[in-house]
Amino acid sequence: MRVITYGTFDLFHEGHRRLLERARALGDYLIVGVTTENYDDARGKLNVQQSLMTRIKNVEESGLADKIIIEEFEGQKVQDIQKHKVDVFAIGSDWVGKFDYLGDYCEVTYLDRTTGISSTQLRNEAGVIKLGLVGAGRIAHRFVQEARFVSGVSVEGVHNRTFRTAQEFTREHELDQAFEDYDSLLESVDAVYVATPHETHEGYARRALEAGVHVLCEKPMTLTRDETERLFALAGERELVLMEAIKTAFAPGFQRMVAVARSGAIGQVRSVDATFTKLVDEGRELHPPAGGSISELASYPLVAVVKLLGTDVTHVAASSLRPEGSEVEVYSRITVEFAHGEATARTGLGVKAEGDLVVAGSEGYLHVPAPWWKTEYFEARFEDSRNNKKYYYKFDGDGLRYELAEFAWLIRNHSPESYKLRARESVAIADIIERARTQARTFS
Ligand code: C2G
Repeated sequence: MRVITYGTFDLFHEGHRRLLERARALGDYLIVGVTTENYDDARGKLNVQQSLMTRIKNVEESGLADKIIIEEFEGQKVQDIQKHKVDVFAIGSDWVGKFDYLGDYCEVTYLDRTTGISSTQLRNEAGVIKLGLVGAGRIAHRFVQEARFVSGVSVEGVHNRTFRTAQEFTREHELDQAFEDYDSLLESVDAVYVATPHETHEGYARRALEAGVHVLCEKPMTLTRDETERLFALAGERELVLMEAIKTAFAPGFQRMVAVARSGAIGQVRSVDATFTKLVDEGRELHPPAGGSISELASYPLVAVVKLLGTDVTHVAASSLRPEGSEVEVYSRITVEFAHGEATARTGLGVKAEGDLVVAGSEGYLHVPAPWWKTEYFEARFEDSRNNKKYYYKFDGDGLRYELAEFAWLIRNHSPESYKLRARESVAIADIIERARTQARTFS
């Protein structure tokens, strides 16, 4: 009898060992499938600590597997069972019912899960990151919900300019504490997520860094290149993680799109056209000092621009629409030039357009349809359409979980910056935003 089982086997523990023992006892040959990082990402299992190689070694060293295979994609189990002529599929009881469909191919057995131990628990013992929220607005509400999907991070409390709002927020999300005083919040946490109005980010982020607290800061981190640079310098001096929360940059699909583009699949990248519009009738977005479509939305198209064309910007120009009676621009077209390419970023709060992203290269182009900023799908297209290729990824929930998982990973691994969004990329984005806001040719 041939038995198969699957798992991540992160921080291999007694529960894993007992499961493999019992699975093996169901037959005389045990195949163990170990998940890839990519597959774990795709199924929403973030924060896995050990690499695939180490996790394979974990299983190997248990001495319980006759064969180890790699599990890369959804639906692979159906293929494996047939390919390896499997008689029994075994898995822990936390999955009861979920794999009944495999009954068409072999016998399905759920084995009692060992209580009192789990990878999540071990990851948490290694130190839960205590996170404080600054600001209790719309995005903070979404953020707490998403934070529940990232293990090893615990949201401790919230500070808000109006204390009452912080109290209501605390009640609604069952947090421990609302902090009236920002410094007391800083004393109680390892890291903060700053989600206040844009013009206040800099102050909150700086105070946190000065207090030795890591910072995940909503976009745009600041509205000037200088301030952004100074914050990164401060984080560097204090050996703290400072990361700009542009969720798109951390979405698995977006990273793959960038990797495909930069690996030469469409030749050399020559042009990027990215549009993001969101109609709003009223609110902070439409008022000074930090309102307007550029400060509100340009971080998304610009992250695509710098990831695809780099940070050596040679020229920035913008034209913005500010209708009579409006206090801020509500539509803008920013053009960015590089030595070997150019880009257009369009943003709108009062103008609606097709929100897509086109990356033009010397041999073909990538088309990412709206909502490209939550990248789930893109297509590579060529002169000869027979060569076209479609790419699909998963983007869970609101996507804020990806940036938080990355932030937590950086803190845990004492890594100052993420390759997914580097300090110099955030600085380049701040520079373009500053120039576009101050130098735009305005029409009405
Ligand atoms: N397990 C257990 N007791 C524990 C913890 C885990 O019996 N205390 C079992 C799980 O039920 C699973 C195996 O150990 O059968 C591996 O667990 P994980 O590494 O957490 O992997 P998991 O996410 O369950 O993989 O394709 C992947 C599989 O579908 C599930």
